Amino acid sequence: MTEQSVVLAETRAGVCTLTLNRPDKLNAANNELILGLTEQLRQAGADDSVRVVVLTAAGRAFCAGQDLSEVGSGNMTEHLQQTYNPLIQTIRSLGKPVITAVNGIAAGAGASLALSGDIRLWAASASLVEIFSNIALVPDSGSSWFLPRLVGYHRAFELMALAEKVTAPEAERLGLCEHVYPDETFQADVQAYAERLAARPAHALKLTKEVLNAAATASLAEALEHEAQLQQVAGGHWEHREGVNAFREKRAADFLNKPQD
Ligand code: T3D
Repeated sequence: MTEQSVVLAETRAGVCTLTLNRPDKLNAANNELILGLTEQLRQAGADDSVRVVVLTAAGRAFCAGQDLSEVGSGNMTEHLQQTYNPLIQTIRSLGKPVITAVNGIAAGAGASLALSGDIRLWAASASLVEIFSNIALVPDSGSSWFLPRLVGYHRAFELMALAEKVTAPEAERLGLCEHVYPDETFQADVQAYAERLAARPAHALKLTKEVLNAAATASLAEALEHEAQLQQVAGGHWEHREGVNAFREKRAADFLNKPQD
């Protein structure tokens, strides 16, 4: 682990945990953090020993959004195009599951980041605020895409217009997270969940992510065709043979070790 970095990286049992590390600033995202996180995600994506990526943060917050001490007279379009947009695209296109492990408040672009994971796990004390309107900005970093798809246009608009804080029980009810764990055991619960995911067939999950991402903006006809194409790819992979053999032999499938041919 690199101790001085604003993004810590540690890999254990196939799980690469990336930790935002500006706890005194509630992990507010400056350029160093956004670009560093994007680079760490790309490295994890290219590392065959990594099967699952966990994105979490140090201290009492997940991410308080854009570091407001760095907001100046610059061009916000260019800033978003060069920083947050590639970050969110990297998460969505990474060929392995990304878990956002939301340990505390997620505000502004931090809320978008929290929503961007394939799996969203929350600590009981975590919360989410679409806080942009408090400083008279519009939702960015994907919030305008993620949130209405989860809660519908009207609830999304209300949460954005009033910048209401969503607590963990409410987030679970609204479908903003898959599971809520006690604060005291959160890290261990996240690691256990991630290891369970890491034991699943990595190639099939990569294709599953691809087909789901594409289906989000596809017609039914396009989705059916894409499924048919990717099923042929999945069916030709050793993981499929292993899954079928394990079923026939009445044993658990081993997707971690490719059988010798
Ligand atoms: O150009 C572009 O790309 C624009 C992009 C914009 C994307 C966005 O994310 S816009 C939204 C930006 N974020 C915010 O507006 C949130 C600002 N923070 C807050 O409203 C509050 O801090 C929280 C509601 C998140 C938490 O409140 P609380 O009371 O628990 O903590 P606090 O006391 O306000 O904050 C603790 C420290 O963190 C404090 O520093 P200090 O005084 O102890 O030295 C505070 O200034 C710092 N901090 C919190 N958020 C930010 C921040 N510092 C810089 N930027 C922040 N976003």
